[in-house]
Amino acid sequence: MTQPDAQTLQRVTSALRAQRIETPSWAYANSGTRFKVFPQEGVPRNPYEKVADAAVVHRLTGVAPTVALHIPWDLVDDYADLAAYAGDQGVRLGAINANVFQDNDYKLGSVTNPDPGVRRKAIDHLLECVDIMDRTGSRDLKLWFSDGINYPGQDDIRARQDRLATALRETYDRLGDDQRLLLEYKLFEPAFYATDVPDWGTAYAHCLELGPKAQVVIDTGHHAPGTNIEFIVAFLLRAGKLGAFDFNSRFYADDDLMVGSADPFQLFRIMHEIVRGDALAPEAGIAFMLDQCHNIEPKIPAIIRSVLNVQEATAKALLVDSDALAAAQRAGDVLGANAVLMDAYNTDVRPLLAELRTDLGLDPDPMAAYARSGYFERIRAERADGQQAGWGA
Ligand code: LRH
Ligand code: MN
Repeated sequence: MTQPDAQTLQRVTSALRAQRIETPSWAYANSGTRFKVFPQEGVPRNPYEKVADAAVVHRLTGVAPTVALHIPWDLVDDYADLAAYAGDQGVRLGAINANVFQDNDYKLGSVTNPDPGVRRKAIDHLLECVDIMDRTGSRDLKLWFSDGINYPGQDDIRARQDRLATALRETYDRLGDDQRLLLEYKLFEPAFYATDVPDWGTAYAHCLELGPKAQVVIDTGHHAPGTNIEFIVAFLLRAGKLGAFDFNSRFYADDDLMVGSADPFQLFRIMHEIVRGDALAPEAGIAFMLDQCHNIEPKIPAIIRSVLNVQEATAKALLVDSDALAAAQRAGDVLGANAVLMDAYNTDVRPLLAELRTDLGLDPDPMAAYARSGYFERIRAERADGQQAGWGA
């Protein structure tokens, strides 16, 4: 692999400088599995402390200036005040995640529930989340529905799609001009027979029906094993319907592990389609978000490591010699084309990223910088009392 020339390095570093990764408030709080949620020292006790931790990740990486909220996990009296506090910390409030999956009334579904009263309650929550966006200045309403059924015949699959479409339409029509609705799909869990938004095709069809302000979210942990996620990325990008990612990684199901930890090559292939689709820059409108749960590992370092993993996959994707690749593809040179991609993937981009951080006035090694910062020791002492925040499952 020839060393990238100066022009390539310039192109790659300026794209990496502009990269923006959104971190999730809930990843800083306690989370776990249905078997156990392990508390950790220093965990935030409220959304302000979650925002403060997200700000540390941005200060150390330089590329994580927004934090996604989850309602009601991040319920506060004054969202404008929380947004102002975030600003003081050097970050902004990002996507607003609705939650219609934890209320007892939603046992048989939220917006798809057979009971019109329950559907009304769920839609009202979605509309309340748009009200919150008006106060936080957030662009994106992110919708994931746990809705589904566990046994054949439990409910009418088609009727549930009608109910879903009705709820999405009412919510879509409430959006402001600069606001978007991001629809997330998931193959299964908590429903184990049929999920109402199980795959990208269903999400894509509903977003097409809704209009230009409706886009699809790809959560990298929400597919059947063996799914070619970069194909979905290429397809939705081509259709102009890819709105966001929930990045994480998994060995088996929705494991919500650190992105790039289970399959860094898959993350590279995904970012290759993003770069090939000219969709990396913030202006392209794709929200690159993390959606992870750090059940046993220290949370802030896990998020920093995840941001670095996305940067590394992105740097490798930006190093793909697209002219050589196109030439090999045109020539039907199967191995040659594959080799061009593998050359980029097998490039150690850590020195390039360390140099970029130094140029940005940051420590070249954010993980070491965090360990030396004393921030953990400070929050461990400050947050020793009070109720740690969690996902209330
Ligand atoms: C569902 C999901 C969704 C969030 C939740 C925390 O599995 O991916 O994006 O609301 O995790
Ligand atoms: Mn998700």
